[in-house]
Amino acid sequence: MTTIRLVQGDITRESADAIVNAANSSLLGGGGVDGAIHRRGGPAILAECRKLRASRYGKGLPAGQAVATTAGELDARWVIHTVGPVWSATEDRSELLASCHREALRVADELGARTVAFPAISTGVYRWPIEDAARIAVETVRSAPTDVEEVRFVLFDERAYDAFARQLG
Ligand code: AR6
Repeated sequence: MTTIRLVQGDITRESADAIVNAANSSLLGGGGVDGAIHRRGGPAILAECRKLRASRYGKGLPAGQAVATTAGELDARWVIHTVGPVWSATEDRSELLASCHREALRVADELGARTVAFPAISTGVYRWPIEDAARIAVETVRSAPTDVEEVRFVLFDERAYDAFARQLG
């Protein structure tokens, strides 16, 4: 049984076995939570991302998939990078957003991670409406077959925190 917890704050300040990054397909960094993770985690994370680009993910990490690296200087053992879908008003990409959560948990299981911190994937630069993203994130984690004991959603602002809190009921 996975316990879901909510925290408001900066995910790079969290202590967990694994911290999930809302990356882009290049895996080479960006803004938002991605930028913050690379800044605080230091160059070891980017070095491993480059190796992934030179091997398994020559064309980048597709949306909906997940891959782990070291967490560098973060208070975690791993960063699990996943690429959320960009919000579209004309195409339903919900399954990709659900897949990010499922795949991140599958990778966490492979690693033996028991506590995993997630940001609100796709809700920043990728513009996914927070209420809908919170619903998909919570429903997917609730129904995922995983040995992860604690999923902690770390929400940057009060609006995101409240949206997730409404889903938890
Ligand atoms: N801790 C927790 N949440 C954060 C933090 C933080 N330090 N910083 C931002 N957020 P975003 P996306 C929240 O844009 O929408 C990057 O450039 C933020 O308020 O980080 O999946 C990547 O390289 C929002 O609720 O990710 C990609 O190009 C949530 O994290 C692209 O952005 C996600 O916002 C991915 O876009």
